[in-house]
Amino acid sequence: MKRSMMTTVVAFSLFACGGGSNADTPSPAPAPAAATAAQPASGSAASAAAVDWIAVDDGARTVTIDLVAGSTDANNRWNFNGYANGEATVVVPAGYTVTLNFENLDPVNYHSVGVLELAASYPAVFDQAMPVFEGAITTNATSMAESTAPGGGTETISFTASTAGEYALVCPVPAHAVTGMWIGFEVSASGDSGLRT
Ligand SMILES: [Cu+2]
Repeated sequence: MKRSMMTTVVAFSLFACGGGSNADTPSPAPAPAAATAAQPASGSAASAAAVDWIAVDDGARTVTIDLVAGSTDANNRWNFNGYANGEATVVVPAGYTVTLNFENLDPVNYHSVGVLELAASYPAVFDQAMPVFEGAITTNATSMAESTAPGGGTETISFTASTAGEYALVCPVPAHAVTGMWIGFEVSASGDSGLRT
């Protein structure tokens, strides 16, 4: 809701600026602001922002991600830190070692997480969930009874984000990814890090 309102405001601002360009009095200040605000809506040009659940140590070349399933009731709790349907992207620098602390606060359902290929859509049932990077998936990730337990189950995984590219953090428990339990995961060649929304 918040996001779509923002998009509407930005679209209106751009339209207003465009209309104003024919007027005698130019208004240069709003134009750059509108252009900057429009970038997150388009999804690719914006740099990532720091958030308290993604900790980057450039000296040690490590990233620690505290990823929580079901921390809010968004998407019926089938979300990662409140995000689903690819509406946010975790960004880590290429070559860094990633430690992902996963916790499942959904009171009912088992969840899991793996770094998988970014796809236009995900299957309801995964034959197997192959992580893009070795070790980048939680245990029994495709199981609705043996993955990370509801009510506070935890698992930590660690992997090297060795190859720059656009991937996804996906829950491969049956029916979860297809109903939106995935967000983006970018390994940046530029060294950018944080969360893009
Ligand atoms: Cu799930």
